[in-house]
Amino acid sequence: METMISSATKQVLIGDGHPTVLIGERINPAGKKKMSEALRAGNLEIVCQEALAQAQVGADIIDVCVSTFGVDEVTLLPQAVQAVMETVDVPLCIDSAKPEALEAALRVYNGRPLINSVTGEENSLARVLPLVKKYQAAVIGLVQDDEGIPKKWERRVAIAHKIVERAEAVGIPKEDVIIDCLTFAVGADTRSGRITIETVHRVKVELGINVILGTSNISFGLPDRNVINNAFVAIAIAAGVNCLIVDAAKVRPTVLATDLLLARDEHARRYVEAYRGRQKH
Ligand code: THG
Repeated sequence: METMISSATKQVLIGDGHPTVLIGERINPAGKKKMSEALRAGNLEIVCQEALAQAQVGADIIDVCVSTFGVDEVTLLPQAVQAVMETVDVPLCIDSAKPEALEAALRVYNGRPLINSVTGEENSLARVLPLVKKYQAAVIGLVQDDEGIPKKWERRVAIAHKIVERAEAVGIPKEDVIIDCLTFAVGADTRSGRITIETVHRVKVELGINVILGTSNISFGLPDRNVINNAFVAIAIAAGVNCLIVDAAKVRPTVLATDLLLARDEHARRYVEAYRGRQKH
């Protein structure tokens, strides 16, 4: 089970036989006042700086999200995707809840992108899956539906099945669907980490497809967030997560160590290479 994502010049393979793939999350105006203001002004300089910084610290793919109050995503998302493509050579993850914005960005993208995202909601399935098919992309499927985000892992797994069935019905193979099991703050519900991890485990057993998590939410509202995020990343990888949406600079050392410990780093090559890189500075 292998998902291939590409830029014009680089290919990234996602799957159990490969090291954990890091998607840099920093091009996202959520909680970032300066980036939001720049985006409202149509200024993409910060976006390009963040793209370069993330590629330099080892992000394998870069997520591009420009969704914030006062921004027309249909106009700005393709511009941001174009600007990031001119700045870095890694593949991109095109992130919007608006199908029109996704399509505008897909039209300019050079390569095979990851689309973030489709959900189990009827409206989302009906509008996003045809775009995935038309542009031969891969897609992240969020385990939420018209009734919201289930608390129980059984319901989340059922939504994962539904997304895969509906994708296959329009001719998208299941290796091109990556299921996001969704992460919520343990500060609000101490069982939420367990529910997410159980969902990962069940999706891997029942569907055998690739799984992704954005892990930063796990620590929301608690002190020393980085410790919690890194611990959760290690647990998630051990449970079978193939791909993470994260701040690559903050979690890459833990990801490399975890991949090494789980035999996903032949001859410790990646770990040692990253260590050498750090020593130089
Ligand atoms: N799954 C999928 N997509 C996702 C998520 C996911 N996209 C959005 C999010 N989760 C991942 N991206 C972010 C982006 C920013 C932050 C967290 C996750 C974040 N921002 C700081 C804040 O809000 O405090 C801003 C501070 C800063 O660094 O400047 O934490 O789960 N498929």
